[in-house]
Amino acid sequence: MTPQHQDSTRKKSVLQLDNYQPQPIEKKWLTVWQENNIYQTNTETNDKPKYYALSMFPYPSGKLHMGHVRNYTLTDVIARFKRMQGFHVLHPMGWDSFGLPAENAAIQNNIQPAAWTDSNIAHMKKQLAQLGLSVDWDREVTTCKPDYYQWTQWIFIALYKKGLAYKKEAPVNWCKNCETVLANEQVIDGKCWRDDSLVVKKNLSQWFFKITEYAQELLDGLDHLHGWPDRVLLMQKNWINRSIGAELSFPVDGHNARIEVFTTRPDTVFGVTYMVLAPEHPLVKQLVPAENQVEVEQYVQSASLKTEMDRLAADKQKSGVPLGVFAVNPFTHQKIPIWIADYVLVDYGTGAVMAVPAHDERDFVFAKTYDLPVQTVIAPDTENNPDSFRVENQAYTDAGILCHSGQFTGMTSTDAKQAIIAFAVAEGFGHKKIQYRLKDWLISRQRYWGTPIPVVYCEKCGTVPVSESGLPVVLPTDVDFSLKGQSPVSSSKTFLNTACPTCKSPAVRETDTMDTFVDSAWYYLRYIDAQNTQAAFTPEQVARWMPVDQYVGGIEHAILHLLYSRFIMYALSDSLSTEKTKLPKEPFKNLLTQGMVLKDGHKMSKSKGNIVDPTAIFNEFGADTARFFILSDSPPKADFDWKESAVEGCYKFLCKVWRCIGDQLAVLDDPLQSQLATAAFTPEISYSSLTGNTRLLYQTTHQTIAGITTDIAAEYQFNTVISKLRQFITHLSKFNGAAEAEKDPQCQVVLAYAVSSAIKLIAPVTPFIAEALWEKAGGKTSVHLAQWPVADPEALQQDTVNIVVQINGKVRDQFSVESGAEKAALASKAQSCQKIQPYLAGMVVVRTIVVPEKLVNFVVKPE
Ligand code: ANZ
Ligand code: ZN
Repeated sequence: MTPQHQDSTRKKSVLQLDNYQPQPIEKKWLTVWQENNIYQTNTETNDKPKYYALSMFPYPSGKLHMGHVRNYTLTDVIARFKRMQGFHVLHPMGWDSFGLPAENAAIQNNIQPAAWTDSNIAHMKKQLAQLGLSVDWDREVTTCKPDYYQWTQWIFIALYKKGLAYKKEAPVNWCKNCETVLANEQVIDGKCWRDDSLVVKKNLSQWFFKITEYAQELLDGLDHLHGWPDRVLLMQKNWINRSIGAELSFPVDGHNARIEVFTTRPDTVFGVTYMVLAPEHPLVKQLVPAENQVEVEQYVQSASLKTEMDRLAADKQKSGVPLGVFAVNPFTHQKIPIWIADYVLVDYGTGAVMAVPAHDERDFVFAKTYDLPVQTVIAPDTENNPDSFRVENQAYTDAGILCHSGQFTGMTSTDAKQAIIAFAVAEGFGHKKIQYRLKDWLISRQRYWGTPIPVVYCEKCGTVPVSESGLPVVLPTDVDFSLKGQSPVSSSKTFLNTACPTCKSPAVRETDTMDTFVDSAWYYLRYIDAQNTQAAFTPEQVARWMPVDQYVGGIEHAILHLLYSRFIMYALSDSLSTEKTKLPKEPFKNLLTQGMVLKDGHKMSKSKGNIVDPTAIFNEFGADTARFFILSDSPPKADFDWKESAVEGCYKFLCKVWRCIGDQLAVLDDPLQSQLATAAFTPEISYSSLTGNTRLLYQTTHQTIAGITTDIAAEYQFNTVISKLRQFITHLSKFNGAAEAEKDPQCQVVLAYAVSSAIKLIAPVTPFIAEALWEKAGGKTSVHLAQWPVADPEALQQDTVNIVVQINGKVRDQFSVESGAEKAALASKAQSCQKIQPYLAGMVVVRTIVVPEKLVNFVVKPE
């Protein structure tokens, strides 16, 4: 169904007089659009090519901010443009609605998180509607509703069955203030991302997703994401961080134990002068002799209070204690001391290192602190006599030539790496190893407001996933939200006890909830089939609609959200694809990360008191002005500075659009008036027969169409779209239709086409005013369902004009040049004309008069 415009009884005089009034216009069209469902997408059947436009969905904090306005306007313009271009567009919206703020509000205001969230959503939904988004609200997803999280739980179980979800005891980042576990990604510079308080380590049994199983695939996949910004690709790559090296095994002297180390520099193995175990390494307890126990335990305790950042920093003081036990270097058979030190992390590599102070900075600092030997084994390849090279004040960390390295002496680092690994393999104490910094994804949260992890613990069967018929595992409401240190869910009297899905014996439920990043790692799939009550989605529909053609959102999600979404899509694609139905692996084909919205050079924030409330702008100037402004002066990637005066400027421009289109409609004859606002109005016009200003208008119309079309399609250069719109409207408003009609009989048709195109061209950016003008122009169906205009290639060719060159007013020569050439260019071209040289000889030019498109006149006198 398309909207029926009220029968317009247009009177020319009325058109000219009535002013642009955004409020009634926007109110009216919101209702009409909604009543007629013009943005609804039927995903089942359609012959048109699909286009999936997606914005990162908001957290329902309660109020729309300018960052949202920018994000959603960008996606909306793309969606509207593609729709008019004939694509079958899917443009959904929803709510990332689990998370901590609702829980804190519950504690503070004694209100259920669900109620708090619902009222926020209701308010924000109204604000979003006001913004004029062409969203299909029938597909709205809300991650905290059982009809959504039931399927999040289903995905958990699917991963569990594939061995991709598991539980292990692990040291976790613990924020004392939030009393919650933080993912590594939520620890920024050793501090909690939420409240900046110091993060410490604590051991807890936790659920993980095995994202590391996909490390290589996720890395390789980046090579094919040509539609992603380079910096995002680089951030993903660095996060996964692949290192190639070796795992070597060092026997412990006098014990039946071996220390496994991961090293990227096997070529330095002859320079190992001590070993280091992470304080949390399991061998520590096993090896420590009684007399060292107290000191070692104290050290382990103190290390647990430090942040990872502090432990790793190269410039920080290094600390450690000797274990009192020795290892044997299998290459040199030397006995070397074993230390524990907190600059070695337990959860990277093997949690142990072979220390080479001569060639590793941290080992060097440590060796100097504790007076441990430094043995040089690599010399720069510029060194004449490698054997005499000595590391003294600083580690030499580059590759080079091996020295003091037994049979490997004289080799290059590159060759030695191979040879040393081969030797270790032959002798049975090592092998080549590829290591990723990426760690498994810790998804357990000891919080209330999240998706319950669908697992029960049975006395007989152990850990059992809830069966599909047992979903959703509904979040209880009889809980004490202020319970800290463990999940508030465990305080529920109704939730905990259940029957084992397998043997029906008494069992207890898992009380941890999932990281909200799990909810947002698959929502784009649910939109495709949002009403499905039988499954999370149908694979056929997903195969048809995925990948998302354009994803738009903040750069702050450049690592985690995107990586997690990619992992989930890879895993689902692997488990659900069949011969017939192949699901893509990459979820997002093109990615646009928009910059921030600033105010007077600062990030908008409560503490700065410089927040501009979108609703205030809607109420004062209308949503069209807000949309137009937010796209206007910087490309989407760049930060955008909000200037009050510039908002007004945009409003004035829309007033001009209103007046201009109204005036020109009044000039048009009746039959044309009633035709121009039809979906595919393209009158027969022969460009070559046009003359004068009418020709120029036709040309400008088509140049604008071509320019805006490429600006949107190729680069999302919305700021240049805006400037082209401004130029075009200015041109159109100066066009004197009545006068021109007498000169060129085709003027009326050309003008009608220009007006029709102008309305369509502004439609994606300012949908309300476009729709209102379209109705005034006689449109019977929505302009947003009309066809995007196509440029006439003939009119895009630059016209050439003939320029006459005069000396003191007398024509002496002429030349032809592209129409529109600048004055200075014309003057210099004229000056170099052959035939006028004799007239310039011995003369001085006292004045140069340039009439663009016509002539250059040099006023000269004798020297
Ligand atoms: C000996 C060596 C000699 C190393 C040398 C470096 C230079 P990337 O590249 O980031 O993967 N390492 C290994 N496990 C560690 C842990 N759990 N905590 C702290 N450091 C650890 O880093 C690999 C290098 O970091 C390894 O190579 C190891 O030191 C150290 F001239 O081994 B190397
Ligand atoms: Zn059981």
